[in-house]
Amino acid sequence: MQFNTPLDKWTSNPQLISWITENIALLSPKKVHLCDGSQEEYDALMHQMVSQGKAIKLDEKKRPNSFLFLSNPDDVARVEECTFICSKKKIEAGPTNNWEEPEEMKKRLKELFSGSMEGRTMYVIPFSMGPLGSNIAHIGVQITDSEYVVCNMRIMTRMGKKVLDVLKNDRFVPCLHSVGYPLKDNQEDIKWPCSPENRYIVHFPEERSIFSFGSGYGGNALLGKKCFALRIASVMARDEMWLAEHMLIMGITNPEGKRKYFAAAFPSACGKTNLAMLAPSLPGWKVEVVGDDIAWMKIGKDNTLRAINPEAGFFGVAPGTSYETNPNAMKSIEKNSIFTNVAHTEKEVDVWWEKMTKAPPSDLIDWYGKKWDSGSEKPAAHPNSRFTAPISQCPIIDPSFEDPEGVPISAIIFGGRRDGVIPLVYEAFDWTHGTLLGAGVSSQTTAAAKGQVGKLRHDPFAMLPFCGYNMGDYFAHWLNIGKQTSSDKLPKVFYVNWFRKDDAGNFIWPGFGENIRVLKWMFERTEGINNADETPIGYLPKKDAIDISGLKIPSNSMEILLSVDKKAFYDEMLDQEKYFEMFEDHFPNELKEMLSKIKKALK
Ligand code: GTP
Ligand code: SPV
Ligand code: MN
Repeated sequence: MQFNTPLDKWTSNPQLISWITENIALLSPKKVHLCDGSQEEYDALMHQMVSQGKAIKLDEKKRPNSFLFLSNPDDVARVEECTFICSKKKIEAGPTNNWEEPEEMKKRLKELFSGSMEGRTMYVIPFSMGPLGSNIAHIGVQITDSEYVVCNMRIMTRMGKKVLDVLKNDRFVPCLHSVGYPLKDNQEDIKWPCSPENRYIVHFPEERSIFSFGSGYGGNALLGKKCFALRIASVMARDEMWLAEHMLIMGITNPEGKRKYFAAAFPSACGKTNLAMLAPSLPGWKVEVVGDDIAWMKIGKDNTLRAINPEAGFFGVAPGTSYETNPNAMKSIEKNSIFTNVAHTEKEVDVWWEKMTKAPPSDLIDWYGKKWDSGSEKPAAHPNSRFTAPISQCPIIDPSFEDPEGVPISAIIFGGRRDGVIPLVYEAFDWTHGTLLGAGVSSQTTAAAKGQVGKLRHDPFAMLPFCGYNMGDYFAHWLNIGKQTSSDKLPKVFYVNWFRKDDAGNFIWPGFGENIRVLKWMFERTEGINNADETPIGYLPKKDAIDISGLKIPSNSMEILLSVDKKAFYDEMLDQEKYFEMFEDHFPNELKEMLSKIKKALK
């Protein structure tokens, strides 16, 4: 076998050497490339992909060192129906996950992976989730046959030789990935190799291993992200009394210079990246970003809940991102970025997507690679098109981004896309109620996952597709975490809804930078300021407690946004109660009691 560098010089970790050796035999690659994570390696892979027609280099002056990829139209988002949690017992995976008997699944995977890298290079990527060498970081190694994945992993994680120096002879999470498109007898490669008819995203929680076959896109293929940092990490977190969550982490500083940290869980494509980098419309307020998608949280030495972001990059939704709605994201992607499934201009060769500018440029090529005319019904960029960019390029990166102790969390926010019923903001009575708010998250579906868009579904803690074990036990774990410290040290819990609509179908709340007004109210609540009324569903802002100075909205908007229709909310609670039935005796009694109490108060 041809190696780019001798295996025994690259690592002496016996588990790693035997895992690589076994996989060479199984996958039958043409060559093996052990990644060092260097800029030279990245540049060479990009150069190779451009010359093969797999990538388009963007204009060097407009967007230095940046590239565009257009995927197979059948490989554009996470595939939840092909995602499995293969615990030994089905009950361990719970009613919300797909499950199959582990030995059966292993047999199937063996068949699929057998010879799947024929004619291709097998890349080996050591990566760290979390700051290198910190005691809360965890190391994984991904094998892949996708150069696109190697380059994305270099942005999204701390990756390369330096990780092996930290790993030494310790255990790592093995992550095996193949696009499932072997090249037999010198067959020619295609622009975006994948195998849409045979996709499997499989996790073995007891073994802490990951197998992904057939897709090259996003969370299906960048295995450090959803597969490791959420599905496998949630199991580790349960066993070790911490939390692995689908949450952004943001720093908020008030005009007096006091900084606090908030974490927020919204379902996929419901506003985490945008909230994490918000440009405040209120003078004197400052927001800084620690993370935009995943938080690992643990009770720290000072008894507060401490959060780190295990990632090193953004994999953000492109459509809707503009210098007006999210200037900090736009500045983060000015260079050294990868774009997938966005549109591009033919003359200048730069990227474009819906709402990036008021009017589209006249010479657009859409995400299919075809000329796009501005009258077209179809969007030029795919709704789940994304940018990959290093967090270090964000102009408002938080000074504690690399702090292995993590940042102390003062508030946890849940939310979703709801055109009615749910008010703009309310606060939980206590941690138990907060856990119920998380469990009760429901949201209209988005293009981040394959399937129908706009359908209301339950998505507890925004973790429905990402919890690696029985969701009922996960609720109980949250209650347990609340018992690990005193209630005054626990974050306050809030629920928000930026997406309430009027009768004409328009968003009532302006959102984006204006969300600082709601954050300001929460900030004050965490300071113990009495600016809320107790209601049956929780604490709601007192009249005029939300600062709308300088905001131009119709005079009755705030009233509508903060109104609670008791009958509608009662039905909401009934619906939740019905949904929770599937967890049977795994659903905690404490939450059942809290739900009954709220129902009674609403009656
Ligand atoms: P994932 O990366 O899939 O987990 O998504 P996310 O939760 O980070 O969502 P993101 O911030 O990328 O937002 C998704 C879409 O919602 C984008 O098109 C945004 O423009 C839009 N959006 C975000 N925040 C707001 C808001 O406050 N109001 C409105 N109306 N739209 C928003
Ligand atoms: C999500 O779907 O929540 C994402 C995108 O953040 S992906 O990485 O594809 O999971
Ligand atoms: Mn996400």
